[in-house]
Amino acid sequence: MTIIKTKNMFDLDLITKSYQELSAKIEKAKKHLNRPLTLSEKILYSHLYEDQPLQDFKRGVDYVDFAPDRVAMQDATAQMALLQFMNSGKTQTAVPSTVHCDHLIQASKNGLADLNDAIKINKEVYDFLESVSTKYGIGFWKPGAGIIHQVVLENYAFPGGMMIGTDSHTVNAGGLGMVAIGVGGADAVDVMAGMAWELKFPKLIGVKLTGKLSGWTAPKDIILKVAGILTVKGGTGAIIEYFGEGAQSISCTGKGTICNMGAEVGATTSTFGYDESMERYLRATGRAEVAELANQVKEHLTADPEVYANPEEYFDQLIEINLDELEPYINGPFTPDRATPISKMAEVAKENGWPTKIEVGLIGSCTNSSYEDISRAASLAQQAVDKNLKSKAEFTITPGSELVRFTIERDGFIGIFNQIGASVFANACGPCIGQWSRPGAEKGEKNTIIHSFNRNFSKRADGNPNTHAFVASPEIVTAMAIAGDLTFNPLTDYLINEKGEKVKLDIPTGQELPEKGFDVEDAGYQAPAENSSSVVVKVDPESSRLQLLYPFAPWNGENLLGLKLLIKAKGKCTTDHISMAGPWLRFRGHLDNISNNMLIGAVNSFNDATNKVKNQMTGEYGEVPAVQRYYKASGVATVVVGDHNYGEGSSREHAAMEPRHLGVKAVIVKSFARIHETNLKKQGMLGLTFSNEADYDKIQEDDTFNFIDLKEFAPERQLTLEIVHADNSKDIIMLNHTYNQQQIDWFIAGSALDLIRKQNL
Ligand code: MIC
Ligand code: SF4
Repeated sequence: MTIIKTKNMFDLDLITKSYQELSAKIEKAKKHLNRPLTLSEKILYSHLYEDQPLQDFKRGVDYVDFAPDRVAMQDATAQMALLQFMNSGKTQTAVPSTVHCDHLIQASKNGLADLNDAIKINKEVYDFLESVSTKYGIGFWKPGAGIIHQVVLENYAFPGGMMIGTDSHTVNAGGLGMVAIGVGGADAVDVMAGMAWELKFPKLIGVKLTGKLSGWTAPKDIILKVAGILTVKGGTGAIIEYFGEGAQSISCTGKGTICNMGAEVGATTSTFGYDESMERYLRATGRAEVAELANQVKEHLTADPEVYANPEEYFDQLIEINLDELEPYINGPFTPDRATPISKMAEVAKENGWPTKIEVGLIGSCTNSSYEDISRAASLAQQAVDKNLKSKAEFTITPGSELVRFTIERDGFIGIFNQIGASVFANACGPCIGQWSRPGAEKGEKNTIIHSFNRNFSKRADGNPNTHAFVASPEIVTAMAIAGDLTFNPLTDYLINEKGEKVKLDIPTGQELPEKGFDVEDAGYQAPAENSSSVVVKVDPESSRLQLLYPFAPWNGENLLGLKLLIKAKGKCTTDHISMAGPWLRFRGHLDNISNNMLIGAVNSFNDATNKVKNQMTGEYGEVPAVQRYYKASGVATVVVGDHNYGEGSSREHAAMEPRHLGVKAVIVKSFARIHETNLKKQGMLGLTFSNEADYDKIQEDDTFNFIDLKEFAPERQLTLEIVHADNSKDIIMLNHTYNQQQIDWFIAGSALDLIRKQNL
């Protein structure tokens, strides 16, 4: 194996120390709990914050203070996180932290051209992130280095570690045996400021994998199947721990894929016990020392044997999947939990009237761009060339990192993809987050695409609400793109080649890791300067992209009365609906400008339209942000009402800060997604749930709301809401909340950061 040229070795001291202390910490917890521990518990209990007393925490109930080992931020969320951190009064981050420039590069022509365009267009933002990183001692990964989660897996993740990241797919690092959790920027600020990071102690879901993957089935199919079982909210508040002989047979990067998409079932995170696949991956990515250290404490990096022998006694829920019987899945459209086994796809597509012609197949993203993924997809592209098949659909690749891109180019895979007419985009999020200049998307035509990303919410990839996006493994995406047909089943069906012959695709083949080792010329890392406190971070007051933050007003201590309904959102309302990405990503550092996208994707339950709500003061209909700005200018506060799993998807705190900035006071829903609920609390909003779900139906378009006992806001005490309808009739309903005293203090202070600021004055 060749030696990687410019590969940095990070955190060795931190990992050494952490492993030295591990045994004592785990023994102590075990003694206290007096029972064997799952892996998730070992990691959680060994990362308690110094002031947090050890106790047998009640899962799903107790709030616990943790001390994560590191923080990762990507450019689209780092701007807000760092604007807040700059207000915390600290001079350096308390734990090692990194910034990754990956979300702001638009896929248009090809990798290099797009990267150069992005460097010009986003100069102001990149310069800001770079100077803040330098000033506070944060590692900086330049545009083109790769997608945050892939770069973290290659460089920072380590078995038994705990990290947080300002992106919901931070959970990807579970592939290397971590507890890695996606959070909003305000949470990252707490950890970077050396404070405790609070999380409700998660429930535990065990997934026992028996058998072994084979043939066309890939790790992705495991999580596509799990998503079908758990649905987009079934993992809420839980860590999913995978184990069993099947788990050991999956590559480390395959485990990463599975953990990555745990975000799509709402799970706090997912993880796997340390095994040989992880050891191989650590060694291949230049971290043999970490592998050796991990080998010495192996037994602490997985659950106790009693747990996996009798999982039903230790997990709150248990799922069993036999990999010998698992079929490839295709999930979608519009939601990642709509799971259809490939053998049923033709039938289901016809029944639902989904367009069956596939226009584009896209592989890569943070979810599926490992060497293994790309080599298996390339084996199919090679077959297409050998068997005289042309790819019927367009085909694109977004590599996850420069390390992978450089290596797959060296090994000839990019050349093979080029032979089937593929476009290779920059090492970045690209089409996965609407950074895709797809010709014709603006026409809004009904069409189908298939990709190996993780999310497929409406409008996400190309802004077209009629694009039916399906999610599958890279190998299935490649085969389907070659066939250009959603009803094609590569396991059983034949294709007609250019010569009119009937041909069949063979089972894909690939390598878990490159035989010749990974290689890279410039991985794209920039270390923080040694003496950097004198660096001045400049923000142009005229900028349309960056805006310094001001403190939110504290609560005046009075009950909130006379609030108007802004919108009653119906059905799915993800963070993509609340604060769309794509073209709006450019305003992620400018709170006032990005607020112009607030809730523009949410469906108004009174007219089934998006971005059209009634202004109760004028009686006219207008766009959501405009109507809200009208209320704000008139000094009238408002309420947003929503359905189940409100705020699912991303960690973007803009979805909470925008309503806060524009004067929405409360969000009342049937249920919340975890990160969004926390983000609302952190920003000083009221995030509440209907005590009786059916009360959602009582809300009418012209309603006015009175919080009549807010003065008694206290943990575990319901709030009473008086709803005054247009005819002056009233309903009184009860609202639940999950605020503890500290979170109520955030509300009182105006936001969590306002409280820190006050305490530091
Ligand atoms: C996403 O996949 O939706 C994103 C873009 O990576 C987000 C973060 C963001 O909104 O910046 C996420 O998943 O948290
Ligand atoms: Fe980027 Fe997509 Fe991964 Fe989010 S899910 S980090 S947008 S590649």
